[in-house]
Amino acid sequence: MANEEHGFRKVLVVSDNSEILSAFTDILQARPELTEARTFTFVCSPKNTAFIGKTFGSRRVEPMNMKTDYETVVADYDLVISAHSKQIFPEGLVRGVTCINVHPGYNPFNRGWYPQVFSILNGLPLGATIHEIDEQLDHGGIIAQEKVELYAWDTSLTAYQRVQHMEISLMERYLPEIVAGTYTSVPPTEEGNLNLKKDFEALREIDLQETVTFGDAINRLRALTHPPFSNAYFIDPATGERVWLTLTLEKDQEK
Ligand code: 0FX
Repeated sequence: MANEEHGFRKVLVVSDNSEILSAFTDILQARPELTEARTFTFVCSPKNTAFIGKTFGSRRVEPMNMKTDYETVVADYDLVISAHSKQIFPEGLVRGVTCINVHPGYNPFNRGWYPQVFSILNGLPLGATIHEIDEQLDHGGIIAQEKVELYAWDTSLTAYQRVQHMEISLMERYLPEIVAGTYTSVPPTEEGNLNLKKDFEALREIDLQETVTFGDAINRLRALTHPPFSNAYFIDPATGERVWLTLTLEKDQEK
């Protein structure tokens, strides 16, 4: 529960994303009033071996299993902020303590996995959202959100970079009222749509026999272009081996 004078006193930040985590610790560093009479603890997924014991700013990250340890979290913290945590929060956690999510998408459109990939494909709005967590993915009351543009020359990577800037900008603007417990939220206007990891996986293999328009083919390939990841491939009919594909796009520099 938020305390009237100081807001939330014990904040747990759960993250598996280094850019977002670094931005979070930078904000705390730049705004000492946020850490006055308030503790912030940083944890990551136990599977995230690259993060365990790593330091962001002066903050050390320890592993925490949100499924098995949720009762401890409910007892020890009064606010949990998921800043790209790969762990799904169990019902007991989201019901037991205020949980807020920083999400790289414009809820309720393309909720779930890699929103920019699906926005390139289906044209639904893209942006960043900070929202209350409920039992469904990227579904709770919206505290802050803003759209970002999607251009014809965007790949998943360039769109994602724009989204990430917006997430950081929203955190800078809204973290003070979130930790003070003075934020407001509005329910999403509709249920929207949800994409899971399996929906992304299903996009990766390009069927050489499939007939599509050039526009759709370009969109599919740019949606899967996100270096250094190898996402799109086709099977070489001669050898049966995978051949990896990325698309290079360049906007005309003359205008
Ligand atoms: O942390 P994050 O940016 O976000 C993902 C989900 O999209 C988000 O809805 C969820 N709340 C969060 C916990 O996890 O994901 P990431 O750092 O694993 O990947 C960043 C981008 O990199 C992703 O949007 C697309 C791209 N990517 C990533 C992987 C692992 C690929 O194109 N291929 C890949 O195999």
